[in-house]
Amino acid sequence: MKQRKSPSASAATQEGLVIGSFGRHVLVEDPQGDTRICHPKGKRNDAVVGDRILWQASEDEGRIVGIVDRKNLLFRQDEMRTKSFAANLDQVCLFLGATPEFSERQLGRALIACEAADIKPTIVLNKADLSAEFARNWARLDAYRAMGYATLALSLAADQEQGLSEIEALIKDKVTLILGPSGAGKSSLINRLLPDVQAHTQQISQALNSGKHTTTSTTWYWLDQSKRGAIIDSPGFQEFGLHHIEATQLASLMPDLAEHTGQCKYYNCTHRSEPECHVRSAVGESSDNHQHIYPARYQMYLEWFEELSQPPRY
Ligand SMILES: Nc1nc2c(ncn2[C@@H]2O[C@H](COP(=O)(O)OP(=O)(O)OP(=O)(O)O)[C@@H](O)[C@H]2O)c(=O)[nH]1
Ligand SMILES: [Mg+2]
Ligand SMILES: [Zn+2]
Repeated sequence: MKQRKSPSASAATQEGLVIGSFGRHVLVEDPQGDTRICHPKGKRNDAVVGDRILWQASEDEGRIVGIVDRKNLLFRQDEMRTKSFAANLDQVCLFLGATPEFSERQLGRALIACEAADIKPTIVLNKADLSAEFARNWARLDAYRAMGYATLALSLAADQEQGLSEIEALIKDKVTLILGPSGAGKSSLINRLLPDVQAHTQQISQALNSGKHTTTSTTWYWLDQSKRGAIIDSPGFQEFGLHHIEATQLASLMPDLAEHTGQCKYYNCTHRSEPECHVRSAVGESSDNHQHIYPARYQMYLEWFEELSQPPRY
């Protein structure tokens, strides 16, 4: 019998890193640094930026045949769908701007998602050059500093730059996701740190978005040739669903509440109406008590507890 050639070597399974995500397909970088578009085998694409995947070449594109086990995965769960941000992160920069006014609910929810995924967040407040708006919003972060989160002041305004060396030290040799609402300056930071990628970013957003520069897809950028560190740009979020979290888990994911949960009378206290609840007794404005819980934060806890206790509507 005539020997048939086995399927060509190009069908061999190779490893690659997902550096871009566009709906159903992803952009993958192979160990040689070449990139190609890869598609999922089935209808759904589960691979996200930061994933190491196994793929097989099919013509000049590729088919995803597996995802290597992840160290972590940051995602939000809205009522109808899961939205993954990125995988295998070392840290998250929660990026806010002095304008537009940031929502504390959004910030609080994003922090909970980071805690649930066990990823360290740093809160960055950008646009320090807008001094009045900045001062007011910097003060809004007092509560978050008190509960142990690091905050960093930044300005990317050409004539008033501030905080860039701190950011550079923070992200050096790490994989960092830049996450935050639209207009905070996430892409501006990337363009400032990596001037070479600027044209690329604008090209993509112009093609997809008729000239607007709002980011529509998540993209991985190596910080330098050594390829030890990377910074990931992501589209601004509006909703931040926490449906993947149990109501009874919430307090442990909010550091200001978690501080007190161990001292409640009942081990399964939900901190809403039980007697001798240490969380409720810590709620107050008093500034001499460093361990107090801001009333607004406790109010958010009650709202979120209620929301996550509802049976799913789908
Ligand atoms: N005054 C001031 N404006 C800034 C600063 N950084 C960014 N901006 C401006 O803020 C606007 C939004 O910046 P982007 O970088 O597109 O914001 P983004 O967070 O990437 O927004 P999305 O892609 O929509 O999520 C732009 O007009 C920037 O020029 C800053 O430090 N100071
Ligand atoms: Mg952007
Ligand atoms: Zn309690």
